Amino acid sequence: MLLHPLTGVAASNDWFSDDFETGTLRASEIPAGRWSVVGASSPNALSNGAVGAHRGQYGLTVVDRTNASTPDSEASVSSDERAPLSSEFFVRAWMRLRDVSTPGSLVALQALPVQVELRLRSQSAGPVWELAVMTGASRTYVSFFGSRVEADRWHLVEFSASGLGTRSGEARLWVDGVEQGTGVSGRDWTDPSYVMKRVVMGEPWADSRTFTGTLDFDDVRVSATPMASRLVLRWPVDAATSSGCIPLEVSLRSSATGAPAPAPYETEVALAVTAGAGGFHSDEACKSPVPGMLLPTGASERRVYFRPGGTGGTAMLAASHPDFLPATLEVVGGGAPDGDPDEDPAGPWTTDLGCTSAPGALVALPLLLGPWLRRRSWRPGAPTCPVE
Ligand SMILES: [Ca+2]
Ligand SMILES: [Ca+2]
Repeated sequence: MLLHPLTGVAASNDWFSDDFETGTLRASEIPAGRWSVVGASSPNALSNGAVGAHRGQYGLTVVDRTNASTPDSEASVSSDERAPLSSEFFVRAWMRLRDVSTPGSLVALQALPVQVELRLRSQSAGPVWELAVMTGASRTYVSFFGSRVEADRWHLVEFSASGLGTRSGEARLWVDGVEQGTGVSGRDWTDPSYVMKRVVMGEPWADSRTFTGTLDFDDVRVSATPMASRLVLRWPVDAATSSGCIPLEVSLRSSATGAPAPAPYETEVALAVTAGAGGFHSDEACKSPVPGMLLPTGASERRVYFRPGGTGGTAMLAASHPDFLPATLEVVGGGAPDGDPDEDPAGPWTTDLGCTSAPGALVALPLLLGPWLRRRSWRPGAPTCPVE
């Protein structure tokens, strides 16, 4: 049996997305970029290039070189106005802060005209994440803080706004899958300006303009529904209790709800055994080894099978993809199925039923996959997935 999706396949419904792989920024360039306004005031600079890539070849890099308190020191890209999202919206991007020579607060990502803003707020102990929103017809700012922004590493930053057009506006922030601060709620968003039409990214605004340093961005997406944030590996609830071939569910889930969320594009998930022994298979008899699995665009879950190896004990399984937070799952067993799994069912192999995804941990890609592949015969025609 081949890999089979557990949910229906639908087209990606992102309202806006850019992985920067066109190598361009402006919609007028060839190939067309995704942004209608690209602006940087010299000596600040903004570019699509390899240095800003988190996934793929290219990402957006913003370099702020001036700490002068002069106006127009910004550098940002802005999307065209689109059909407004008027009930709720979700925004996400991978971001990295580096080469800071002068600390300072800045706005890094804006949803307009509602004006929900992700900021890096300078504090004595270093910058922290901040989400700011407007409230009421007078449009006054309210904000809350998150964790410290660690320099020189990528963070998956996500925020949402719901209750647009109502008096119960709510905004939430997640960093590396972990919800930050208290959020804001009960905001008066009845004014017609509280809708999402445009996204701006880079350094569109800074109060003091003292900040000098570099910001990288990649895989920015905006959607009307919760987006995929993390991979989850778990034992399907309807699966048999023990077998030499253990069914596992690989899914993409959102930070906002924990519910399955659609793959925004065809997603090659790498699977690895990071401790212990065993291998992944595409079929429930564990006859067709695979190094990973493919989630088609719009799919959120697929089943894969794990056959424990070695002399029993514990195996640590990992699922990874550079655009999503990784997942791990511990499988604890008492026996080793060395023969045909059909004839030699293993002992009481179990899983912990949940996932132990390490928030933000950018796990090293499969270290043990190579040795495992050398021990197993490769079956032509089996679903494959290149290890990135
Ligand atoms: Ca990219
Ligand atoms: Ca500056």
